[in-house]
Amino acid sequence: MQNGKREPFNYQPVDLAPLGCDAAAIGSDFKRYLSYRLGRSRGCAPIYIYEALASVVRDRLTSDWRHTWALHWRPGVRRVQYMSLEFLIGRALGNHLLNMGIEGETAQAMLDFSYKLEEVVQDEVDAGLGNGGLGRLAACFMDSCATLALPVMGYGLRYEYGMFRQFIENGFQKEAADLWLKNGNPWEVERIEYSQTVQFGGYTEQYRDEHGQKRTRWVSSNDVVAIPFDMPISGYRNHIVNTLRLWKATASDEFNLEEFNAGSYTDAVQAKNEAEDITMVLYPNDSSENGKELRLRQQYFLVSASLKDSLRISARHGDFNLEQFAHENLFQMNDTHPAIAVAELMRILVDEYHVLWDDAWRVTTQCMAYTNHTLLPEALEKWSVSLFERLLPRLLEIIYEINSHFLNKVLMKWPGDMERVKRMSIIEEGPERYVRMASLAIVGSCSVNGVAALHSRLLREGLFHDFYQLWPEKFNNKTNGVTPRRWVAHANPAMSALISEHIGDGWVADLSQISQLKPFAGKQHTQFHARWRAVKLANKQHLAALVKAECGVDFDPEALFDVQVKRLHEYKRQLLNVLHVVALYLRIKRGHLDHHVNRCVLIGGKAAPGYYMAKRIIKFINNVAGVVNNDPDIDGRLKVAFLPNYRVSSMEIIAPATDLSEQISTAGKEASGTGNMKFMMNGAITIGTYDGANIEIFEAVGRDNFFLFGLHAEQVDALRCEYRPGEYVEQDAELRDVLDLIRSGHFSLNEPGIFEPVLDAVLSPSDPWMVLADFRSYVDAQQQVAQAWADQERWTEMSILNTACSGFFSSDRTIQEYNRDIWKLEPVA
Ligand code: 26Q
Repeated sequence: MQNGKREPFNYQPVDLAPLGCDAAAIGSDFKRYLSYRLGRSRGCAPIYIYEALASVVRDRLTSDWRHTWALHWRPGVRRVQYMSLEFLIGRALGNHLLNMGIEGETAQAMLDFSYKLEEVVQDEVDAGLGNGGLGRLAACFMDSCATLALPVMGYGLRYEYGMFRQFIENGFQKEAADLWLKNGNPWEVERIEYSQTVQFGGYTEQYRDEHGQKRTRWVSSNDVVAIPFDMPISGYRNHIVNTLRLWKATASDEFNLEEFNAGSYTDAVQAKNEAEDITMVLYPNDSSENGKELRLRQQYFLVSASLKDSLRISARHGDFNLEQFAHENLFQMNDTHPAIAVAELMRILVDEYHVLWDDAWRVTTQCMAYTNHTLLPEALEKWSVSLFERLLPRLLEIIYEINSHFLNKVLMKWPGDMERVKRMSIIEEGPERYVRMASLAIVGSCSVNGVAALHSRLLREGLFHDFYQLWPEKFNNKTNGVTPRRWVAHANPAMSALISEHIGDGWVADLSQISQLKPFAGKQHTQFHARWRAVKLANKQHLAALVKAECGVDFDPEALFDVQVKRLHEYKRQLLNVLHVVALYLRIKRGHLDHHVNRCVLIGGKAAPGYYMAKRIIKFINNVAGVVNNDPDIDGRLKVAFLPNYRVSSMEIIAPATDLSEQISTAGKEASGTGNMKFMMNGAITIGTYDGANIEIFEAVGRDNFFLFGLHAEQVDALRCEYRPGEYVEQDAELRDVLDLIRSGHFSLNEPGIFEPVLDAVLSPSDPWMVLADFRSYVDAQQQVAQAWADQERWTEMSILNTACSGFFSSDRTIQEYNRDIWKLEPVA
């Protein structure tokens, strides 16, 4: 009970009659929503048709949703809270219809009003509350948890502005705000009654409690109210609907001009705005944004509101039981972004529930688990101590105390080893002192995992080696996965139908069954092969239409579709891809056409707005595309397009239409990759380095069904100190010609010198991404791709095998491993 307010709870069994799901019931509800609720009629803007239908569908989730909720909150049920600053969920309508199994009925209902369901679902805007892999992983995990009936709740932020919209002007990336809530969000339910208050600023003071105990309290803080908005997460055909709870920041109700001590009305209003700014915008993954105060506010806001929410529920019967709380809760932290949770849980337990420090610490470390998503040292989060002190004074004190206990432990194990203490300390010493969030997360967690086998090994051997030596038992691997519901069943209905016709439809909820497809890869299955190719061709026609509409470029669906879509980053080496394009261009120009196959190269992805080199690479791709596509000598043998505003819903069209999946990061740099898995499931073949989850894909399909190239992680590291890109240029005439052509200004006729920075980067001995080191190996692997493509039967066999071997990469498998090793949840009935 807080502020004497009554806590609203309803644990009665839910007794809501499910609504009818036949076409007639759906149709009549649709009509009612459209006419009465929205006040629109048939010829209205498509967005209202979507909104009315989404409302109809949400109503049909409600009884299952409330029922699932009641199951989760029975006493004794152990739950997981997945805490993430990002949930990149994309569109929901089509996904819910698939999960509920009412696509046919709904399509019929819409047809009765002369609407096409496929078109209506496309009028939903993507919920773009994430940057890329990490955010999309959280969304796939939510899907799998619901499908596996696990009591897992997602906690995140309800950003007003999601990932920016990208558009291209004269080849350059431009950004526009993503006002995704502009037309409302029919899925969310605001639950003001579960609001929480989050403190910022102020200072701490000591006092004696009623028993004379010395305690600390955090006073004179500026409080911000967190209002939860719940989104339903449906499981696949199991009547489970889990919850994604997203917090919105608002100024406190009793927002009081005097209390803010602002002195003037306008200052007070500004303070109010500052409160509401917290959930205004998703931060792009941009190193130039590191250390921003607002980001730390976001992190603490999410963590504090979510932990208080969990504790509220644990203490709902009036008495808080520490051991029961420990038994009933686990918090999985998606990277270090919510790692302040370690300190916040300590603060709440010690300061508010008056738990002894050692007991609080035992419970905290038992309840927290941390997933790491990057090996790049520059991506490790740290916050200046001075910022912490000003914004979260009590949390800094707690972090100091955690650190002091921890460093004692280090010194017990390694007496006198001050170098080690320095490396491991949660506080980085120096002219400016910092709080290292990864250290805090590791020290405060029972589990630390990487996201692919190689990545987890490199964490143990490199970045986190000291911690691994101290606590080997904490470290584990959980290779990522993606949900086959969205990425195959929903995105690729034609291929799904073909698969189900041959092996049944059990694979949708149990992707290990997809291996039953293996026998059909044999070339004797000419019928199956022909149909597999026909499906791919139709999907490619669909993508070609999108590319035509968005880029004005003609893709021939008969050509090889060679695709790289992901965030723009130097380590992902989109540049290597373009260098290959230029090499092909030169070959065609010179009439070297043996082994040539017609190719359409598609590249898409957003660059962080402050990332100069990534933006210049986008410009380079666009300029190369302009030259290649318009050169009459090329004559359709090679096409290049940059697809603007790549997002979840674009991938739903791209993955089913891709022949060749580009996964070409510098080895040791891509923690896992998950796009690679979506492509594989849809029958694309990977050209890739020995990096991240590529390695596991390679092992699953075998060397004959994967185009492997490039240095291995160890070789990359060994080469680093003696890397001389000039030598590759000297030894490789084709590479020389490629670089010369770029330098000549062939791709920048009216923009002299604009690609000099790009050339300088790859020619620098300190190029961290070693683009030129892998050029020859990459181009040769691409030649093998062309040869394989020329034999369409062989290619089809490889394609089927890729799908058939993709069972391991279901996020259901990943979540089962999290559950087996870390979460230990029972599925709810
Ligand atoms: C940091 C500071 C300030 C603002 C933003 C950020 C920030 C935001 C997002 C830092 C990193 C991210 C996202 C990282 C990410 O997506 N990593 C990817 O995670 C995937 C899922 O595990 C892996 O498959 C990819 O390999 C990894 O790059």
